[in-house]
Amino acid sequence: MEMNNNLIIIIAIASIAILLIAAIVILKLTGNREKKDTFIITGICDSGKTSLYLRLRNDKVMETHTSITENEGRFPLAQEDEEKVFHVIDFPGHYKLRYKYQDFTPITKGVIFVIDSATFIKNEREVTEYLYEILANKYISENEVSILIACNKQDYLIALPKERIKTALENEINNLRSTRAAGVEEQDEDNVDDFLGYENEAFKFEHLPNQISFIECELKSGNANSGISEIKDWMVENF
Ligand SMILES: Nc1nc2c(ncn2[C@@H]2O[C@H](COP(=O)(O)OP(=O)(O)OP(=O)(O)O)[C@@H](O)[C@H]2O)c(=O)[nH]1
Ligand SMILES: [Mg+2]
Repeated sequence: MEMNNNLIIIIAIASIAILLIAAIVILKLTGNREKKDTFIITGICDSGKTSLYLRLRNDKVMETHTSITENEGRFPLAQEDEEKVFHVIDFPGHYKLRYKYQDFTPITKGVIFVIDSATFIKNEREVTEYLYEILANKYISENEVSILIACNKQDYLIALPKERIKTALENEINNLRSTRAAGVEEQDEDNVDDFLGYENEAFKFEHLPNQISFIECELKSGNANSGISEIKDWMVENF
């Protein structure tokens, strides 16, 4: 009789354990299957993010003001396939407001990082620190999210070409990662800033698992080669 009771208890415990494991596996699987369909527009203040959002949404060249909250919408890209509805979010660039993008990285499909090419030299450090933070984000790196670096304001004579911006960013990331690597242990597990690229090798964007593209644009100009169509093509490719 006692034997039987023991057996029943063992079977009950085993069943509960199996159910628990099954529940965890199902939760994990459905969590990973969360639909990733969001395109986020990031970059420091005044780079042209809201201008880009408005161009994507209705192809309008409008005067914009410093954003204090995000612009978010689901829409087909202006003058593109109506069937393809994009979820796009433009975040404020102010350093105290920009952190909100982190809530969306688990469902991010693509990142458009906008740079003011005319003031890049002056803002190089801030731009690189923000880009570094995005590249090192757990979800952006694990999901190998594609990144488009839009070198905006090319209408200014002093605007740097995309090749120069790319090289400058690589050099600055190289400097930053050595200082960051030293402080990694202090950070909380979920937000660990991974070392970017290969150790013992100068940083190159090609060393990352993400596909990283650079384009030049002038989002305030309505002319045909403003770069907006390349940005839309990239979004459609990554849809
Ligand atoms: N000359 C020139 N001006 C531009 C271009 N793109 C945007 N601007 C202007 O730059 C300013 C900032 O543009 P926004 O789109 O508001 O910049 P933002 O990145 O959204 O800025 P925050 O919301 O403050 O982070 C505005 O006055 C735009 O009209 C461009 O390609 N050329
Ligand atoms: Mg804005």
